[in-house]
Amino acid sequence: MDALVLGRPNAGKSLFVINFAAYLGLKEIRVEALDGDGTARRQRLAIDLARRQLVSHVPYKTMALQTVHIDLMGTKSKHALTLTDTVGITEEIPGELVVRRAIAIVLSRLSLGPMVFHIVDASAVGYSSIETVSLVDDGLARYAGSITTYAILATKMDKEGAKVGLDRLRERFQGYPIIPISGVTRRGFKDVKSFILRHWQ
Ligand SMILES: Nc1nc2c(ncn2[C@@H]2O[C@H](COP(=O)(O)OP(=O)(O)OP(=O)(O)O)[C@@H](O)[C@H]2O)c(=O)[nH]1
Ligand SMILES: [Mg+2]
Repeated sequence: MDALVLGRPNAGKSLFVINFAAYLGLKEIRVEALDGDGTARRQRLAIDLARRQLVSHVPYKTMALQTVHIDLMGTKSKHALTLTDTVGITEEIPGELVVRRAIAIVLSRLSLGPMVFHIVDASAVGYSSIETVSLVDDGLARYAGSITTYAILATKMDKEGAKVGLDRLRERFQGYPIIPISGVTRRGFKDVKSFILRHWQ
């Protein structure tokens, strides 16, 4: 089954994909990348190297559709899961053509995946009383949440302020599944695995 991993730039999408693959037992990941101009690339990366190469605090690190293949062990059998990491989506129209193309590709795929994981940085939600959930996160939840199997992964729960952010997300996105996780400590990964197996198609 295919799961699309979406969210704002810097939300924690790539770290989640890599560390979730590691949590499920992978020592290295096979990454199939499809750039905005249609160029396809394949590489095999050890988990440590993948973290170093694919994760960054600088936004728009991921510019391609990056698919990682994982064998997921259920109680009785093995399931072939693909997690597709994506470019971050913002309210603004980015200046660089390559980013706009990458975003267009992601938006065009929204209705295809049987499963969507919407990654939200809980530590950045409502950090002050003025800020609220971003328009992009609102839009993604409304659209993806209505057409596909969908869960919000409220990540960076290891960071200060994340608990308040999680409460705000739960208030705003009532009725949607919300799983608190941390890409660093792997908190919540067991719940993500259960969610996937429960909704396996
Ligand atoms: N403390 C903490 N930091 C995290 C967590 N997840 C990601 N980060 C950090 O947040 C930054 C962005 O992480 P990425 O996984 O690259 O985020 P992304 O959503 O893939 O970003 P783009 O590819 O730019 O859209 C990096 O510095 C990560 O180390 C988390 O759960 N906890
Ligand atoms: Mg990324």
